[in-house]
Amino acid sequence: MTAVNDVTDYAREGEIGVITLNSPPVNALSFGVRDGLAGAMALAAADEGAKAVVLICEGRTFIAGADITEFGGAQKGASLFDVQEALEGSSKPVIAAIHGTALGGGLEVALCAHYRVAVPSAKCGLPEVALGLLPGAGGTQRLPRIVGPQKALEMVTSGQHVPAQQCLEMGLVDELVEEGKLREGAIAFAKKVVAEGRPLTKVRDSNAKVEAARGHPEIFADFRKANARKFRGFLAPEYNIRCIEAAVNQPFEEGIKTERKLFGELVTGPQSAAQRYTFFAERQAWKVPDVPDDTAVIPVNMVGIIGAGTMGGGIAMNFVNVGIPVVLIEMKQEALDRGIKVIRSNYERSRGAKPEVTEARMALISGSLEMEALADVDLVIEAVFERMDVKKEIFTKLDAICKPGAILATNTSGLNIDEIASVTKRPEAVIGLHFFSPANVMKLLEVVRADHTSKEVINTSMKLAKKIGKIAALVGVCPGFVGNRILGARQREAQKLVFEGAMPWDIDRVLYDFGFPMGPFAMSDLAGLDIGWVKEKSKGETIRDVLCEMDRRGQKTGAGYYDYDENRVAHPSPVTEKVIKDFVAKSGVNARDISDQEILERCIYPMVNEGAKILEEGKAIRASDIDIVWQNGYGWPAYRGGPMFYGDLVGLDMVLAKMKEFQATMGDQFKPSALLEKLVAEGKKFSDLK
Ligand code: 3H9
Repeated sequence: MTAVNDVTDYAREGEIGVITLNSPPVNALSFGVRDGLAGAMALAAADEGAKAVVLICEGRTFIAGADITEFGGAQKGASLFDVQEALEGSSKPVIAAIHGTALGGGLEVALCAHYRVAVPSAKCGLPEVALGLLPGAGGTQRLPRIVGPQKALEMVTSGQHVPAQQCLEMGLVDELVEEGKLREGAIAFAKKVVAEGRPLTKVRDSNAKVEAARGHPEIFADFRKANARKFRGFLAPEYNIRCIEAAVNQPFEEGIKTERKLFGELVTGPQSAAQRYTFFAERQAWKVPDVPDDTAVIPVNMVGIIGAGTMGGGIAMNFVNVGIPVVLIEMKQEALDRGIKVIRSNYERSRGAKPEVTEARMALISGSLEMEALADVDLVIEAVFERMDVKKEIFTKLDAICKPGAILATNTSGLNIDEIASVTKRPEAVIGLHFFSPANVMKLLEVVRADHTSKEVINTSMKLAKKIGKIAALVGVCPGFVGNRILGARQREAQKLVFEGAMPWDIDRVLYDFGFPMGPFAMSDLAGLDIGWVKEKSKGETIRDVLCEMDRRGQKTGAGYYDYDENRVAHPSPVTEKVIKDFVAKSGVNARDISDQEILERCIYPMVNEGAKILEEGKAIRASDIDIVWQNGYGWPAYRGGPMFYGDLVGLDMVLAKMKEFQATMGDQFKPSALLEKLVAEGKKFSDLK
């Protein structure tokens, strides 16, 4: 065996040369890997005894893509294109042996081999779109030549990881070999190629599928139309589509040029910067500096949930989905039955629902009207309405009933968890698990650390969050925690803007165009304006009061801030406009024209400032955790990174200057955070904070 460099070996087994990459964690195509591959291919070419070459990886996976950390830096070592040419142009057949995931640049390397074999558990994909990119190493030109333009469009715009069996059926992989025996299987395949004198197949030369699509622009027009909603605001899906179009309409070499040009535009643009940042931010969020990964984990084999309403039921589904039984507690049989029925119907209505799976999941759910049924559970999540006295009563009971070591969690969206914990004799067991509605769908989980929460309880909660498929961020106790606290800053401004002359639909439009799925007023209409509104107590003191009193309580009544037609399409409402104008006139404010720019700055910069306060107070570990919360729980567009990333992008000096300007004219609710002031004074960004 010859060590080519510290991540690459070349060895020979009989007549087969074997190149092995070993660059943990995911064999990404760093300059070391590229250099190693180039060197190993040169050795293989010079090795007269080698009749074919197998490329295989050590560790958990085949090459999982380009090294994302290298983007934006200076190019070092062999270029990926040189490596690909060495593989594709080799006079000896090259066989890529795939396990784990062949993703992005990894699959693009494999597509330059003459054959590909994989174990059944392997997956292949071109997920660059999730990083705001397109496959920039020939993937958009080679993939459609194997799988056809339609399938290629789906793969590059979704980034899906396709299982090996499907890859085999699509021709992306030539043979599946026995699980756990990739090396032997790949060598045996290589020997067969040599023995049978199989050709040096180059994907770039198979033109039949792309040529068949030439003259059919409707393939692309239909695809764009069908996905317009999903792709809104994102550049990368459109750029990926253009590359597949180029594969169909241009010769290979020209197509490659188009791909490189468009890749270059994306990789240097702000959207990809935001999405690459998000990739690492999501992985960072799991790490809690003072809770090392090897901190003890409390086994959670049974969960109790108090409250079988929408929230409790949704939370329950998360656990039964991964095989953990749940006991639901309600006060009345009727409410319990209703809650369980809703869970069943959620399962039955879900896409591809199989009756046997629904039954298996429902069998894991039991219900009780007695809190005593929680005596043996490992984790309790309280999901009742937001009243401190009720929560305290529940936690007092839990303290008496639950076994020692059980985790006592509250799903409160903003109440003081220290106060809740104070009624127990085990505050170390108390934590916040703030799910977002609908809890079986929304990705985000705010894990809220109270003053006395133990490290074991935190570690268990984070691990459990991962197990149930959530993206978690650890936050501290403060009103609204991270997500709702920042939302509060935006809502305040949205409401105030209406009093100054902006209409709800102006504000919604600006935020929708920014990339949010909907603005605050459309959201209010969807949720119902009457949440927390009490008819008997309503005195027409706010615009919402007046609208509710007019029975304009949102979409469900056919009118709210907006009017709705029979298809539930929203239209600006002259009635709402009059209500607002009357209100403003009464308050003596001189309504004025407010520009879209001002709406945006008034809504977004206070969010950045609030995030800075949260960091200053230590209620979030890092700025990127705040961004993770906002992307996954509040619809912040992925291509804008998050409020903190956005603040860095527009410049903290600009945010500070605007906050000061607003403070001077509108008061201290715009007072800049001390951290913001400090960062600007030091010429730093949130991303510089360690
Ligand atoms: C590309 O290929 C462009 C090309 O077209 C070429 C253009 C010229 N680079 O996710 P995990 C790190 S773009 C650098 O927790 P898992 C990751 O940060 C790329 N680092 O593991 C983490 O580090 P840490 C296209 C990477 O088992 C550690 O590895 N490819 C890269 O849950 C473990 O990661 C992709 O987009 C990378 N490419 O999942 C694939 N990948 O331990 C991106 C991972 O310090 N990767 N790291 O936190 C993935 O989807 C998942 O990592 C994978 C493993 C499925 C492979």
